[in-house]
Amino acid sequence: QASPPEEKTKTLDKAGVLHRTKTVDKGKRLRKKHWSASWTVLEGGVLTFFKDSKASAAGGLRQPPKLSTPEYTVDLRGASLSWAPKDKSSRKNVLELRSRDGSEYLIQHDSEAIISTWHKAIGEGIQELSAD
Ligand code: I3S
Repeated sequence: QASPPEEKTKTLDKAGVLHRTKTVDKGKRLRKKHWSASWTVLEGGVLTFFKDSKASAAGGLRQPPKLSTPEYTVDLRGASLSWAPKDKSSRKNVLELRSRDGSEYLIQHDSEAIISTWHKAIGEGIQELSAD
């Protein structure tokens, strides 16, 4: 049973604190990685990374996301997600997200269980959009 479009786009799929860094901006490889722990929201086929803040890193699920400003917004339509190859980072549990506009992000969490739920949720978000 299909849900109405407005309902579909407003469903909060997942939220939490992740480590992330942007590595490519619209095809241009960035010279330095800047990892930050930040509030991340997956909603309506869009992944939003909020600005880094000590509060967002420490606050976990209790951090009200409206208090921080979005830093990167990634449209999952046409995006692809995979486990990052070892040469992209020495960290464990790293996902690589490539957006349709040619930007790339690394997403990481020390907990394999937590990163796996994000892998699944983002992967499903991409799948749902490709089915439209
Ligand atoms: O790909 P790189 O250059 O090894 O990435 C590391 C750097 O971004 C590093 O910053 P400094 O150059 O300021 O030290 C970060 O601290 C590291 O975390 C980066 O490597 P990992 O393997 O953690 O992604």
